[in-house]
Amino acid sequence: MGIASLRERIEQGVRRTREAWFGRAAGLFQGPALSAATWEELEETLIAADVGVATTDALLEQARRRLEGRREGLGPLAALGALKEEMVSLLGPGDERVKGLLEPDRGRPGPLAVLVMGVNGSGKTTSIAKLARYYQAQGRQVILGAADTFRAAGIEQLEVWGHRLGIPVVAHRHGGDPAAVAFDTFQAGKARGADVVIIDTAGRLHTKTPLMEELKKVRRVLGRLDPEAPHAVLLVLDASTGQNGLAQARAFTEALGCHGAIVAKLDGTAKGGVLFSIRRELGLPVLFVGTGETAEDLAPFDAREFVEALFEERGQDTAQRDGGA
Ligand SMILES: Nc1nc2c(ncn2[C@@H]2O[C@H](COP(=O)(O)OP(=O)(O)O)[C@@H](O)[C@H]2O)c(=O)[nH]1
Ligand SMILES: [Mg+2]
Repeated sequence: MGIASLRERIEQGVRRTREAWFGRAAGLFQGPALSAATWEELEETLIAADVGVATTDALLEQARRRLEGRREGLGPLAALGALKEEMVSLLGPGDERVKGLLEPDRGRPGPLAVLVMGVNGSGKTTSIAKLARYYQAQGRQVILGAADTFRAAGIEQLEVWGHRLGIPVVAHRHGGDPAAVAFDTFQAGKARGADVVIIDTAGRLHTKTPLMEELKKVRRVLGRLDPEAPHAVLLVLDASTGQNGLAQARAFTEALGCHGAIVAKLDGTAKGGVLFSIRRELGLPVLFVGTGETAEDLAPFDAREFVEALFEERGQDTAQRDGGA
């Protein structure tokens, strides 16, 4: 994927959030000086964009501290620059290691096993199709596992995607054991020399069957086939649930320990500020963002592209990257 199309996709993903909030925040930096009232307005705007109260305070506090040591003082442009730098450094670091977990060439035999979790409707199955497409575009052989056996429609939906993309799907009956599906998927991947297996899971909460126990069993079973599997555990979050989605997400991170997040439906919401909380409060690096409903609508996450696109609409022609603005 070229840089222009990555930029376009992120652009498409953040449009609503920018139009509703961050574009307005950028406007606050256009006056001659930044008053206390302006900082307050900025704070309110970030909170309204679902950045979260604690995360907003931390970002503004650190941006101010960053400015204190500078001779050019508190001019609005320096302040905007400082805020952007804080945002990039909040979102950016630590994700290289996690991105490495998604790399199929590990110098070991057997497929890379990616386990995908998240509440119902968050966008798991769609994101799995996109991820499969992403690997397929790199010439990788992928197999999908339909371990969301709780809903018959869940299995069918993955099969439809598999059919569309020409990617095999391992599935059992509706109501079958998800761990058995994961087992068979990994075995099929091994037998057919696949590079990656991606396993879909159930996301019902508040039912009698304990979901977290079921997911732990899926993990254990994969671990028996390869002590390092699942190599990557990804949590799918629906961006449009904003701050409200964080509590549910925490149930997964606490019970299962996830490596990173895919933030789906960024295109459909003005709550894109939630990415900062996902990083700071859930401790999850964002690896991909979903920017639409087709298999192509997935952008590998880039902190700087994201932050720049939040504040300002940029055409794809501004091809040179802003070197540490
Ligand atoms: N606009 C938009 N819709 C999405 C995105 N990801 C998923 N969806 C839609 O969200 C709905 C739920 O997705 P699904 O993958 O079935 O969620 P699951 O229950 O977690 O497997 C579907 O209608 C998808 O088309 C996205 O990035 N953008
Ligand atoms: Mg699903």
